[in-house]
Amino acid sequence: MATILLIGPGAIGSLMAWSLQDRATIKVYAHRAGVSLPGTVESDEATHRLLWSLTDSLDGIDAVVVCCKATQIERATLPLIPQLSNVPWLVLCNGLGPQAWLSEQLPGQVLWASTTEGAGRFGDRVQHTGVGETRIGSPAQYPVSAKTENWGHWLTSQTGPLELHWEPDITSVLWRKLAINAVINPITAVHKCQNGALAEPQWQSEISALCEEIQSIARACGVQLPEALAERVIQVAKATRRNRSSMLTDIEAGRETEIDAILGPLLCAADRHGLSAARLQYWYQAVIRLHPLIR
Ligand code: KPL
Repeated sequence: MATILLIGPGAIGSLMAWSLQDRATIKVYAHRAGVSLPGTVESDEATHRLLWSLTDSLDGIDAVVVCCKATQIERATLPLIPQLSNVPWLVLCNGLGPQAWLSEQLPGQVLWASTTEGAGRFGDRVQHTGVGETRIGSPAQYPVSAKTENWGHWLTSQTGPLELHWEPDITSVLWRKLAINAVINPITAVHKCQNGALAEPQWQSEISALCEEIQSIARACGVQLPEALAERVIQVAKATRRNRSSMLTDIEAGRETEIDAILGPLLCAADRHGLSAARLQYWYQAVIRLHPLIR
């Protein structure tokens, strides 16, 4: 059986381990002090035991799955890269910046993924709160080797508790998620509200203004986003109405937010293409101001 090194045993990392543990040995790299492993995933009213262990050895690793927060990717992976530069990697996180960074460190080795699964970690257990799907693919701007692509097909070709699909255009999938996170996350974090609050009419014009900026940045980058992006954002806000967004949760827990991974690539692209991004800039600054000390 192959041995997969997993980095980031949080809620989504636990779902990935659960999905892969019947066909691979899962070892978890302790990328920071105090990493602990949940023992179970609760899903469909059943409790599933997680079969994984912590390791500090990189011997015998066949592939790496990175599920930590976008803010931790560089710190968590940099020390491992020299020893694991010949095996396939998969990165599953919010934003766009950390994926591009990892692909640059490991040319031809890194697949990207995006998930709509919902999960929360409560101490020793993980609750699977929403069934979604996980899409995995080779990013067009950082093509992967045949070995890495074959591993991606292997991951997506077998049945397990999660739906894992091969995605021919993973960059567009990540852009669509980025666009939604770029609107919902900063507003909910700054206004300390649940996602559903964004469906109120008072947010309509701000959401439209942000979506227009994001649309023109995406177009300049050659990416096609859904025409009715603002409607899509409101649909997601309604569908996840009782959620506190990941950015709000980070702020409330005193953690660093993923603002740089989410708004950073949009602001850099706007700058590169000479586009106005006044509303994105406003929300970027507003989130930064919530955490002046940890930056
Ligand atoms: O992905 C999310 C997040 O909180 O990061 C959304 C879609 C906004 C759901 O909460």
